[in-house]
Amino acid sequence: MKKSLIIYLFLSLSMFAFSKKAPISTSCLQTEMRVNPKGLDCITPRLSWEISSEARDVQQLCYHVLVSSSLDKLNQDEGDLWDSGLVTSNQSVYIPYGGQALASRMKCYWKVKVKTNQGTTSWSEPSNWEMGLMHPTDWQALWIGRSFPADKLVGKTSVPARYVRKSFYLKTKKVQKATLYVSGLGFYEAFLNSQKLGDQVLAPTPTDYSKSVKYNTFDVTGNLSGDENVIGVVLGNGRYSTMRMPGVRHFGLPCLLAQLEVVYEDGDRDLIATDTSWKITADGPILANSEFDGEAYDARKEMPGWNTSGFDDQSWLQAELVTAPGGRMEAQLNRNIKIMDTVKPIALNELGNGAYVLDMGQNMVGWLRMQVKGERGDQVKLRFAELLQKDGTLYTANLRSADCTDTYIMKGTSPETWEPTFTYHGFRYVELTGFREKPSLADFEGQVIYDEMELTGKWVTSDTLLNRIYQNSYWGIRSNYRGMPTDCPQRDERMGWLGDRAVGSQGESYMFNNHLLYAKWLDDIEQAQKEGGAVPDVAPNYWDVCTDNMTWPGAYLIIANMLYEQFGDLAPIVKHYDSMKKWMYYMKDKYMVDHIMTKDNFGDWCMPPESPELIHSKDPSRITEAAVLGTTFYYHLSGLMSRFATLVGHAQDADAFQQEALAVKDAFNTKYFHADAGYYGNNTVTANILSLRFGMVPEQYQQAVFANIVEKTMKDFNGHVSTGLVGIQQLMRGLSDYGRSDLAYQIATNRTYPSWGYMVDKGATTIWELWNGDTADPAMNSANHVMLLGDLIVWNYGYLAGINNTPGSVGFKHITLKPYPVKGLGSVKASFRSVHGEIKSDWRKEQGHFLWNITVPCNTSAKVYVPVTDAKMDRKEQRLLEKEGAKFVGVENRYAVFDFPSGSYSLKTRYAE
Ligand code: RAM
Repeated sequence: MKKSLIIYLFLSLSMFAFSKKAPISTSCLQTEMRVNPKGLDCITPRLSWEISSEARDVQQLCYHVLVSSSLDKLNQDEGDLWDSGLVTSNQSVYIPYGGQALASRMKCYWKVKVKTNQGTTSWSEPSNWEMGLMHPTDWQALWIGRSFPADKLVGKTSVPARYVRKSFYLKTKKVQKATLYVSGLGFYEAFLNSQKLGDQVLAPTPTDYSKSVKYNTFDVTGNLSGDENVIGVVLGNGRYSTMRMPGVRHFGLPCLLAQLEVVYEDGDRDLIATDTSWKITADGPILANSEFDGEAYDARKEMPGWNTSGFDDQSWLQAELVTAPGGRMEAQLNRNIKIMDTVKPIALNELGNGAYVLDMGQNMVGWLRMQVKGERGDQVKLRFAELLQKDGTLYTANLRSADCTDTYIMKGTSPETWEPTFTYHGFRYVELTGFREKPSLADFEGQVIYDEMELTGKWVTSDTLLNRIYQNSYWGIRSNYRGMPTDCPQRDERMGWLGDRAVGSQGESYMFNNHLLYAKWLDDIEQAQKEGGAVPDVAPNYWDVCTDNMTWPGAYLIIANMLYEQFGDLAPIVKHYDSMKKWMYYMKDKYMVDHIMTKDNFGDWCMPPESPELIHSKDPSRITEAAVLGTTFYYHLSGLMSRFATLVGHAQDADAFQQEALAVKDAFNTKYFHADAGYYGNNTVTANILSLRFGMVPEQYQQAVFANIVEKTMKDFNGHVSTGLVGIQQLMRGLSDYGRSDLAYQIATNRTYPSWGYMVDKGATTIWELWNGDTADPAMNSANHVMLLGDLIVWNYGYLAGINNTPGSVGFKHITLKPYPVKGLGSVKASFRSVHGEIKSDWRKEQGHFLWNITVPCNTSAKVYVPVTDAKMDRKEQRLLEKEGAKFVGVENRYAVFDFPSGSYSLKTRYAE
């Protein structure tokens, strides 16, 4: 049979029917597309747009941006703030605003028009952004709060929620605009005339409040009344009043800063700002609230109408001025947490003694909304846990000291509906007690919460186990977004451990638009940096864990690089360059001995242990020496620093880091490389894979080192994962890069210990902290950690589906589509919404053919690696492709390589495994 390679043209008729859809959004320093923020406080917002068209080969040649002070002006094409003119450029993301200086509170309207090689678009739909309070002097509000006798400040914190209110009257003239700027620490929920503002929960985003405090901005023009108005705010403890364990940072009692600015149509203004005229009580229904221990709510203490007009607040106290948290007030750019999903329970089991256990069917993070019947004063208790014991009761040992319990006391208007406000739990099971009658499944709904971010990736294959692992990863990743990436959502920890998310953040970035969250986290890391340059292992530093480590803090640089590669955003590198450099020199000066970085702290964490009950392996042959981890990382990070230095224009630094890297490589090879046997250190897979992937292995030895990786994995680990947390971040890609995708696939689909499939078979619906999570000590055994994913998700998208930046390109401006069609896997269907638009790679093997649908977004192009059976490209097939606009580049291994312009294509090649 003749080999055929056919490209089907998608939607070819609309070749010149150029449809534009720009701009989607505006943005600012740490910004993304599709953003329309309120309250930007940076002086140079950046503008991005996405070009979409059904035509192929659409490339932007020029752009023209207009920014106006009013919509009317914009509609009349008057860019009174900025008229960029026609700019010759193919850049469509992060165009810095270049107009008149922007002042606090300004609202800016903008649109864009682009000239492409296929014609010029009309003006896009208008978009807008609003400047926030850019200067400290913009704030007239004062921090208020006060202490109450009910506050228990020792041992496990118990501080009741504060209810704060302010009644006010406006002038009797028409309001043009009213804006509320608010920050309530640890958490706030704000109301204006009883209407809740926004759909965020657990806001604002957590920070080191002594360094920065985030505020949120609401347009409340429509919420005002012509008569008495009332602002009501409930304050929870969050991470501000968290002195629940020794060593956990406590900032102070809940406090509030709020400023309502009213502009009348005649230009007159009014300001209602927090001060001692505001009233406060702690005698409301939320008796206690803690992220770790849960919430206690007494519905009998509800205060109907407290957040609206006509309420008698005489028994409330005057608010007091409190010490400000100390941090800089900053507009919050990363998204708040929201209820993003709901889960219906699947079973309710009776335990006897009036106790029931509800099974959500999924280990999830959030809380339970319930409907409950009973009588006034009935106390209903909900205890949350991830796992059950053999007898069907909750397994809580792995929660350590976290109580994870919500209590609801009924007011007597049965049935009553309730959900907590200032807590969340990581759970699959809920023990219910205090119910008068057996509740029904329909009375409960799980509320899934995490940072509001766009789901950008979809990935599904013909392999049900791989799909299940992907689903577990998806649940695990979103379970651990809490305004910071947390290690776990259930026990008394929930901290932003740096090492857990280094390469993981890249995998996550295919699934979620986590750009702003990670940009914010880099700020947290910088704020946690010590005077002398040390970067801690946890940020924000609610726990002060600073061990002068190399691997965990390395995430600072790795994630800055990730944001540049995946989102094309250079700003974090520019912003953090000095701090990153300072850290590198700090480590070098303190711990570098003869170009060997002698210091690392946690080792190759969570290496699969030799026996089921161990948390950490004690077998010396599994342990990678600290200096091997430290030095390979130092080398890798020096390379990144050299790249960053070039990018930010510090040529001398670039050179110095480069020189340093070379010296480190030489010293490392001299000290740790066993040339005769082709391995590093004590021949752990981690030592070898880090050296190989980071480019430290002399070329002539690369195959030998790789052979040792394979041999060790096969012999000592029987084709299973053979590294801990540090090594696994390189493992899957390393195996594929050297031609053993089959082994990577085997590791990915194993069902026996240690493997992700083992977790699945043991009933996991998320990813465990330990490979032996079912048998290990509960002292450190979360059932919802994502660090063991390593580079699996990067491999899923970047290798199996084959969606990557072409080396040298960032933000997927130039894409490489190169799938790895491993034997035994029938199909992969993936899509990823990059900053330039949606990229698709959807392949399947069918009757001796490789069928592949691809999409390359407008204003990008792709190098496409078409799998072919042998190392030859049929001339006829080549011509067919060229007819579609592809340019033949050559044949590489088992791929025919083509340059493709933007567009959607269907490819079909003869293919044999
Ligand atoms: C534990 C957690 C966390 C890890 C640290 C070192 O507390 O497992 O994920 O990064 O240890």
